[in-house]
Amino acid sequence: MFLLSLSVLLPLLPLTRCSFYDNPELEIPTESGTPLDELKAKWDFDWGFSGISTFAHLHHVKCLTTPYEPFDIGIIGAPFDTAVSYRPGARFGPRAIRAASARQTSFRGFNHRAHLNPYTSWPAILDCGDIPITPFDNALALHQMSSAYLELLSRRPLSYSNPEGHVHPKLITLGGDHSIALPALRALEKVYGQPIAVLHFDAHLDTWHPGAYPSAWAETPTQADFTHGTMFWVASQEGLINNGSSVHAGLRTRLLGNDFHDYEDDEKQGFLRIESDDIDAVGVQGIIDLIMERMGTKTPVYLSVDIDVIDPGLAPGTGTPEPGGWTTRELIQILRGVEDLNLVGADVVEVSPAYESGHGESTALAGAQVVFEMLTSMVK
Ligand SMILES: [Mn+2]
Repeated sequence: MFLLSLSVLLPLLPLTRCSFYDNPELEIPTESGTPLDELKAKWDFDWGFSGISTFAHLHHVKCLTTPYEPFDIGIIGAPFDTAVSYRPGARFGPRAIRAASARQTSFRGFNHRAHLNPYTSWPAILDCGDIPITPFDNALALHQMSSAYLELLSRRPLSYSNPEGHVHPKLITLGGDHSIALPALRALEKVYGQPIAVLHFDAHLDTWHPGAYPSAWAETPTQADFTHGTMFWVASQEGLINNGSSVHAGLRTRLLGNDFHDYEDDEKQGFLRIESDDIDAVGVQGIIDLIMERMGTKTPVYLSVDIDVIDPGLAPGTGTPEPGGWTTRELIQILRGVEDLNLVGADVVEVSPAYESGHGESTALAGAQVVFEMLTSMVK
């Protein structure tokens, strides 16, 4: 009886709803199985501030364990910082750079300086996650990183040979302290079968002899030779670096002792040195010209950006800050200016968020922008 009266009364209830505050989701679909494209059209989107933190909201797979998911360019974290000489903390660099990349999205990723959107162009770009690196044993850490790079670089990229010459996937590493460049160079030299030219943005040389730190123990063979200030020296010893085509840019470090010994040692390793101060004499274009004259457009180049190349006033969150650096804008312009280099790999290192001033993420934002410019150049 009650049911009957309800069914009689229902049609009499007011059915028109026009309030702004109505809840359309109350109209639950009668059956499940909404077509996938409809779901994607509705929900496959993230605001800068929503979503799980991957670089630029890219699709994330742990590439090291998913060989069946080929890619063209991989962003990979190397959260390692037990080879630093001053402030530790760059193990948190990858997560800081990913968080700071949140306003980079495929729908608003057009790089106006380069006239293209790397996120909607030809390559499959993945956030490959992090290499799990031990913080307890640097010899093991180096072995783990070298193995990880070799594993990923040995794979066939998704767009193999299209464009021509694209026969290896490309990695952009989020450091980590600068020592992570050594395992990257080891893998690149092996995969490309030749020494790799290094374009090295940094306040420091990083070609230092391991004995540079005064120590009574320096003569003892030790894994302590591997640091964030010696990795290019080790790489040179191993024959990984193209001696004669490499460049330091943005230098302003103090040197050891009382003379230019560090520079002489650096010269033997075949680097051209561009000082931070040089930009006032030759300008941004002058710096670009020096790099391009030295490296050309054919030589395989590893681009390594130590974020401390930027002045610590603009990028304080780093391991070994040095006053008198370039501005973020100058660095971006220089990176755009050298976009014709033949990049085979890249890194952004020494972002150490604990030393950011306040919560503005300025260093990590610079790091994320540098990755954006690297991606753009690789796509172009
Ligand atoms: Mn460095």
